Amino acid sequence: MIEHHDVDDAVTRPDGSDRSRVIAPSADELRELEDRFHACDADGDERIAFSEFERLLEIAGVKLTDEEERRACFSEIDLNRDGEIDFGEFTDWWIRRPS
Ligand SMILES: [Ca+2]
Ligand SMILES: [Ca+2]
Repeated sequence: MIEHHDVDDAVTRPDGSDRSRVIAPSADELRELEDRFHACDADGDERIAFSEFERLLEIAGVKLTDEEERRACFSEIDLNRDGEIDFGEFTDWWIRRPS
């Protein structure tokens, strides 16, 4: 008996598309984040140094009065530990931070 299978055996599986939920900001959000980032980046070197970090916390509405707390928060954001916060680190933190 010959059976006709019209059903696709080869189900196309998108390659690893569903591995994890990546939180990506929308284009609008990204523009807003850019504005915020640049508002903090006083010297315009595309990085937030610790001296500029206070402004960032202000904008984020985070109140850390203690210098030690600020340093801890800063190093938490500074994922690659180069002593400055770049835009990627900033967006990553901004998205994850509790609002
Ligand atoms: Ca800077
Ligand atoms: Ca960094």
